[in-house]
Amino acid sequence: MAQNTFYVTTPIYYGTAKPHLGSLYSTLIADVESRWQQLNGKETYFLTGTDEHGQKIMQAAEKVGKTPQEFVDSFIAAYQEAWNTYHIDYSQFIRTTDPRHIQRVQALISKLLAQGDIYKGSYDGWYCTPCETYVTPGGQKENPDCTDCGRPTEKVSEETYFFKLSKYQDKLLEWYKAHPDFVAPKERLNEVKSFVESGLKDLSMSRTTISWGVPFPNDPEHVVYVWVDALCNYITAIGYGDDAEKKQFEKWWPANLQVLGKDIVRFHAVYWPALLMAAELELPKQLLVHGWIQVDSQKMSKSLGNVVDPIELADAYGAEAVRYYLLRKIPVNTDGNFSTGDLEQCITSDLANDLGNLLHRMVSLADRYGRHEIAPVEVWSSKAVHLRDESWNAIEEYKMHMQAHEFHLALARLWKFINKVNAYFHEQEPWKLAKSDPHAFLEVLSATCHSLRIIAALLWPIMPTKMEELLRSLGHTFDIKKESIESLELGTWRQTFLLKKMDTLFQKIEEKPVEETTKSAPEKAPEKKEDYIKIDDVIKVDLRVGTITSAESVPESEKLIKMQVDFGDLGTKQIFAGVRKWYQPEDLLGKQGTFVVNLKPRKMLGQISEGMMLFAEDAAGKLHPVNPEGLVPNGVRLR
Ligand code: ME8
Repeated sequence: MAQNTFYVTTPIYYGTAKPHLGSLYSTLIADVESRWQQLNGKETYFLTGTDEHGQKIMQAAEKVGKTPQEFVDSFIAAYQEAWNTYHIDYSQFIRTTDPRHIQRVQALISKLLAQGDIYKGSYDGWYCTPCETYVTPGGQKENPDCTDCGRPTEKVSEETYFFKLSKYQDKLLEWYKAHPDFVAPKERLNEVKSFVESGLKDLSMSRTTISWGVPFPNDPEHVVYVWVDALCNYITAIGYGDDAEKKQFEKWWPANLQVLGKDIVRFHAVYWPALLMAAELELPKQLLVHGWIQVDSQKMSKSLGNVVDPIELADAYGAEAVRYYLLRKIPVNTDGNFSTGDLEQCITSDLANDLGNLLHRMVSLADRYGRHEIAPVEVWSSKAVHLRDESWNAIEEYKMHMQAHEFHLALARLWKFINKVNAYFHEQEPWKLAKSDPHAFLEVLSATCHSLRIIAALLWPIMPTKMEELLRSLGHTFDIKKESIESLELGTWRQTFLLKKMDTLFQKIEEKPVEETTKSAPEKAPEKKEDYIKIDDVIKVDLRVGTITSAESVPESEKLIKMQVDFGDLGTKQIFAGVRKWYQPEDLLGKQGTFVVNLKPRKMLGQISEGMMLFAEDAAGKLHPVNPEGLVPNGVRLR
């Protein structure tokens, strides 16, 4: 296989339900890996799809009075819609009910039958339908619970074909030894090794008591065990078993990376390589195993009503913000926790404040002084050279973490650089330089543009459309065929930028209308709407009258006015209000107003706001301060 290709797969999802946060997570990781490799100049093939056979699907279909085919067909659109919403750029969506897949699975089984790797016998034991797995009883219990999910199993006694898995025990152990990176993270490989060392039994690979599956070659009373059928998708999708697609198969196999959750490691790291060894095919280069996501520290489950619907989440917060959050906050190698509070905080602080605001401040400032074309600087000052060196360090370290699938560390490293760019911009005070030193002013704009260009390219695998938007705002059309990490590494900051003002890149959550944020808590069961609040709820809000003793506009923002407000005995508080559209600072100076003073202080453009001024909106949308009719002492509490 050529060095310059990269084949990545996701698990294929059971066609029994709509996609949820867990399926999104596996798919997102594969998408980011594929895009990252494209940025490294590789041609990629990205496979995802659905697992549509087996007892579980047959039973679920029966329950709702549908045929299994009708039943699985009803979910496909939901998967495809979810992946489109999240900008998942897959090359193929395979369905195991596709006749081409069925024929190719049969071709593989026929080969194994012919060479004696499969034999007929009978299976007498226990089966877990939710996991679609055979369970070996442990302990004293007559009817064992599933060793994977803990649910009850059912007795199965049937004639079956066995795959000679035991024959591959030593070969597997040798393989693990020779390829310590076969499974990432490494701890997962140790679990696999001990499982294999404890002794492998031959694998029952056909069922006669169910009919919904791939018919066994020459013995249609049997259907292929659903896990064997499903695992084969990784090779059938790219043409295994079809002479007409031999070249395509040779181009892509072996896969470079197979992404999966920790619950299905045994199938991928033991059964799958053994089947491939028997088929005389190469093994995938690496399996990337991710942890389990909980919601508000609880297992996601229908009965708890906390299953997160990816589409609702994208509607509420934006798909690319969710992509960023999942990769930034949940390390791939451990279990992680999802909470809307964390997500909101992450969007406001990382995306809106640190990144979006940097772009917005720079472009608005340039626009205010009529600067749209930003040419590179001939000789950079030492501060800009320092920032450029920092950008190169950031690229190197980001790259290292991405290659090791440490997305959370890659992003944390990049944010360190983003903060450096913010600090540089702030310290240079370009709003002053614009008048006093136009050359230095242009240097700050250019250095910031070059930094943002690097940041956007590095973040493209994580937030592709948002970063394309950011780059458009710098006058750069992103074309992955022309981009590369290499050119960023060698970049000498010689670009000209053509700035365009655009809509806010990421909206802060607190700026959203109240109904929107309430709607955007999809993991919670809808709360019953109460018409009344209690007196205690009113008392909780500390409303005070204060006089605005100082007011100034905030240069980095078009909306905000910064005020010092005198609350008498309570002292003076600094409060920001986003009302520049209607008022100049001097309009507010000396006025009294009503303020919430026990609101948690929050950072706005790096400064603390210690309260909130109340306004009422008129029919034309203008905001008016809410004032007592007569003059009252400062600090008076509203009752
Ligand atoms: O297992 N957190 O399909 P599946 C993280 N059809 N990942 C989660 C998760 C969670 N809460 N819930 C599920 C199957 N996943 C088989 C695969 S492949 C040949 C056949 C992940 O729909 C899970 O870990 O039950 C797995 O990687 C994937 O979703 C598919 O789960």
